[in-house]
Amino acid sequence: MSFWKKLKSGLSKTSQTLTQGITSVFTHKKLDEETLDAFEDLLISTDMGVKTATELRDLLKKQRLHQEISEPEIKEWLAEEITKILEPVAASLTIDKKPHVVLVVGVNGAGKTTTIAKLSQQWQEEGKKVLWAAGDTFRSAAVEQLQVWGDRLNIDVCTTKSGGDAAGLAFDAFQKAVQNKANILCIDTAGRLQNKKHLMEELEKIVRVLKKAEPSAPHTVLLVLDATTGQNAIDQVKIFQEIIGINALVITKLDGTAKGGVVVALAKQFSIPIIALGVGESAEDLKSFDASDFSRALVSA
Ligand SMILES: Nc1nc2c(ncn2[C@@H]2O[C@H](COP(=O)(O)OP(=O)(O)O)[C@@H](O)[C@H]2O)c(=O)[nH]1
Ligand SMILES: [Mg+2]
Repeated sequence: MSFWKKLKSGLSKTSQTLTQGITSVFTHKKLDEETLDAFEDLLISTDMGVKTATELRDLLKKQRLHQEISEPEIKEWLAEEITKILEPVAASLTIDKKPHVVLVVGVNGAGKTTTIAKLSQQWQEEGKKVLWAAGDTFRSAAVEQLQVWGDRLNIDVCTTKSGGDAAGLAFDAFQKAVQNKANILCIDTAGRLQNKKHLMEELEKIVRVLKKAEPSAPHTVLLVLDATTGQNAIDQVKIFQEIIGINALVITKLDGTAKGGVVVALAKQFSIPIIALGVGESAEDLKSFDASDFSRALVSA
């Protein structure tokens, strides 16, 4: 399936909600307040956030009140406005250090481990050498899961004993990455958000210890978010920002939700680069984030 088709089918739950909504909202011949209100509600229902929805409503009102507006026109307009919101955060990850350390954080089940595998496969295809550290040491299944992917992709996985010290592991993995001349070291972490203090201590310790090996590390702190959690993803960004500071986002499971508008809400609220989107479970289902492609797929414009 082509890149575009996969993105479109991945976002289909959200785009169906949006396009069916547009059909049922824009029934009056000319744009009036009632239609604008319903339009705002529709945008909110896809988790674009109240701020985005209100701003788009006000903008449409200013530009088109009492005028005729067709369905293709409104879709085109919406796609363009969403593109403008997304453009500042649509970015790819720049790998400029060797080894470049990517610390991957996020709550359990968000898609950290699969995202590491998917990103690493792409890096390998670009000829980069990758090493992993299985820093989610509390769940033995998590370590095994990484090892299964590692065997499949022929990537070495640094591990420690169950419940072992993730910071020590990260330190050792960094040394190994230097020795093996790896381009990228990806560190998986535990995501036990229910114990915020523990999580904070653990992540802080990983960063502190990594800095002993290389003061500029970690170069990327990547937060993985599950789109199906909708507005909850916004809270997760705030929490992880506070705990550790984030400079990249990946949003997964866009294929399983009508809440894909959360990508727009995240772009609007935080200026954190979104480096990729997950639209399925297999390795080719991680897509680079292009503002215009995403908006057009979302709105079916
Ligand atoms: N449908 C879908 N499933 C995903 C996506 N990303 C991850 N998953 C699934 O979500 C589940 C949790 O992912 P995992 O990487 O183990 O999460 P972690 O706990 O954060 O490491 C797994 O079953 C993955 O296959 C995605 O983009 N789409
Ligand atoms: Mg995991």
